[in-house]
Amino acid sequence: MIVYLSLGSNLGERDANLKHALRMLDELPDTLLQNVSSILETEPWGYTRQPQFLNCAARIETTLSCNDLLAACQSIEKELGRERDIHWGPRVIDIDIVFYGDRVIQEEHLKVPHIHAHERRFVLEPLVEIDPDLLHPILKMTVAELLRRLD
Ligand code: PH2
Ligand code: MG
Ligand code: MG
Repeated sequence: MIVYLSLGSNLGERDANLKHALRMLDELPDTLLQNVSSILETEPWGYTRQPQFLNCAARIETTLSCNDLLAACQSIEKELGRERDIHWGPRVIDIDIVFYGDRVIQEEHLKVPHIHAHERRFVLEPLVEIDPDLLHPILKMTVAELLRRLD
């Protein structure tokens, strides 16, 4: 499956945290890191009284199920020192599944596409850099169109 991830960090060595997480993703079983966007510095979204983030996006190919991938992302987050945190608050590393192929998943703990992807510039901009024609399977718009709509 082709999967798009959004990564963010606004605590500690932000750049090193992102790169470490990317390396660990590449080392997951039956998972290949195919492409990574530039790393952008972004204003905090949602809860604004926190440090600026570094964000990037990645395209991976994996045979892991979406649930197994979520568990793997969470264990990487834990390994890199992420603690239980406040909603939308500062974090050492955050790895979110944005798209899992064109699957639509609506489980209690796992919603794919990511429910805020289409309203977040820090998610869309790096995705557009990798794959501008990538289609949002619910909104039926490309990430480039969704980004333009935010302007
Ligand atoms: N992540 C959040 C909340 N706000 N803002 C930016 N700029 N980047 C993020 O990665 C981010 C955020 C919750 O996951
Ligand atoms: Mg997040
Ligand atoms: Mg997250």
